[in-house]
Amino acid sequence: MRCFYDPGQLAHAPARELHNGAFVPYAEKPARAAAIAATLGTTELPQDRGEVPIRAVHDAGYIDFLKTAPARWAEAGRPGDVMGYIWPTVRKRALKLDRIDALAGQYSIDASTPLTAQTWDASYRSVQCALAATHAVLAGERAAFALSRPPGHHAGADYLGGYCYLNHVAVAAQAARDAGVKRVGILDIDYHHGNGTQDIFWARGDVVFASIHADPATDFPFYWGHADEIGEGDGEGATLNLPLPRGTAINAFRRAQERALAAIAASGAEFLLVSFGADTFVGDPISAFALETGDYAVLGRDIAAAGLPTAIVMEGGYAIDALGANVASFLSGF
Ligand code: OKP
Ligand code: ZN
Repeated sequence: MRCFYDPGQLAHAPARELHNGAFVPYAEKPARAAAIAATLGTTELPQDRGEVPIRAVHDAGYIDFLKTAPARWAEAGRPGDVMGYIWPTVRKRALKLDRIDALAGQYSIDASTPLTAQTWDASYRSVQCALAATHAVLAGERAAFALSRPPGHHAGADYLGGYCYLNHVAVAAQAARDAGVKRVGILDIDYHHGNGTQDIFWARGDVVFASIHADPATDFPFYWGHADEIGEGDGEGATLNLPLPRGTAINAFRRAQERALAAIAASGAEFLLVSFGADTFVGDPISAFALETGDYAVLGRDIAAAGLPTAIVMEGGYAIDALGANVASFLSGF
């Protein structure tokens, strides 16, 4: 399988995150990508398709914020990485504020996703990997893999969060639509709900989003991913959320994935994007499902059996010692 990876992504390396009341070493480490790349062996650099496909999904003001915030943060005398600490959420007018501290809140959903001087570039390269895998499949490959890192599925059109800045899978889905695919299915099997992807396609019927994840009653991102969220307007019925309890192992996960794949097939999708997270692994340090390395091959086989041209985009997975093996197992299913 063709695998796309750009080592330039490694330069994004926030120092710490706010975790349950304390600052701790950042879980979303560059070593994640290095471990996957080492296991894959051969990877290809993606072609550079520029910013146009990114701008088809993300807000211009937000893109400008991602590029300029680190320098403005430093100019304001702030030490360390950019992190929001006040949010315009409570009965506030849409104020057009210019202060970097205000923008950091406006353009984020959490305080655990620091923005560094290298973040835009790493995220841009991650998008190019997702686009390269998508275009490889559009050109006839059965399946392709994008080793994108940082992850992307928590990022909305105009917000960062959950270690994500640009929504790689959403940019890829839009690119497939723009290349003539009539309906695109996105299957999100990361441990966490893909709130950004859901928000971006919430009111659209041409991109169908199905997600299996830890119940947001107990897990991040809490405010999205509940079973009664089904989309709106043209998108009503084009969002499917299948939350599962902590402790879920392969059998229940596999049944949920069959439901998600059936919904995507019934929608008439002609192209499949998979947001793949290996944080469903039993040994994951920040998650609580119980999948084993060999289980990922079963999931990969079930997805392949759906028969759609498939581009796989990497999301989470924090058990670095097992990460390469888990990804390789999943890809072996194809
Ligand atoms: C990203 B992906 C506060 C930290 C919140 C955010 C998890 C983001 C996961 N305790 N952690 O979906 O793997
Ligand atoms: Zn995750």
